[in-house]
Amino acid sequence: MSNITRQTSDSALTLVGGEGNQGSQQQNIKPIQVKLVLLGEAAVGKSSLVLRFVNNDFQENKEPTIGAAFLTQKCRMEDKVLKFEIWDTAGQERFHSLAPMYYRNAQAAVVVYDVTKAASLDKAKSWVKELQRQASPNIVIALAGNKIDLVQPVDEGEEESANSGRQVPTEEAKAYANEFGLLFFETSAKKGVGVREVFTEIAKKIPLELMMSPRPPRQVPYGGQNQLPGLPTGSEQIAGGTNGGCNC
Ligand SMILES: Nc1nc2c(ncn2[C@@H]2O[C@H](COP(=O)(O)OP(=O)(O)O)[C@@H](O)[C@H]2O)c(=O)[nH]1
Ligand SMILES: [Mg+2]
Repeated sequence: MSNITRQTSDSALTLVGGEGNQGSQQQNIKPIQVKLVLLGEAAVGKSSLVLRFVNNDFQENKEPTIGAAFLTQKCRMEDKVLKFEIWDTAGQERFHSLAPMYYRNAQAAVVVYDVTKAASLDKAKSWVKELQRQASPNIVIALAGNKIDLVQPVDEGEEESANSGRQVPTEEAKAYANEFGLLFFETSAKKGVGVREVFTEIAKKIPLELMMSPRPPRQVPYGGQNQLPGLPTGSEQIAGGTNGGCNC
């Protein structure tokens, strides 16, 4: 999977593969770097969403993220090449104070909750509040209700049954997202549902033209590349540094 260009029929976003694309036109276009941060309660599926997006993979018992993980994914959208620089944060409260370092200067954030856990939407709302107060004013925020594979589908107009497994009704989360100007998705990292759409819609909403002008070199927080607070250098939580997880 890693060497091929993947594309869905309804999506304008194409993941740029690795060796398979060597020498292609895509390799010659300077990518627009998009810093994206994932936030949300622990175990809602942040890392799984990234793994699905970057590697089209899923792990049933994924180990919790410590501190943060960094992955990149190059994508092509129309005549542009984007490079998502993805900071996948740990959801545990003890890492909360590190979060500003990851959302600072981010062009996009994906705030994740678990549709089977009502409390995780409350936590998502508090992240949205923090982002809207403290992150870049133009940050594009997407709200993603993950794990929809765990809930029984309900036909339109039908009442949600108590044993459907769902604790957050779609309409409730959608109404909240509309009110606060967020993109809204329901996803399953496990089944690969809705994941590409999250990144596609974010890419469409970001003012890419404005970002094509040269920018100063990126500052690496806390010492050298790959070194994150709370983590030993080269920890396996960091998926390959600046090229980590990227299929390019
Ligand atoms: N059924 C189901 N399980 C999921 C999904 N996404 C993640 N998980 C599981 O939920 C647990 C926590 O996932 P993880 O990605 O580590 O969550 P994080 O702490 O938010 O990064 C793991 O056991 C995953 O396998 C999903 O879409 N559906
Ligand atoms: Mg994680």
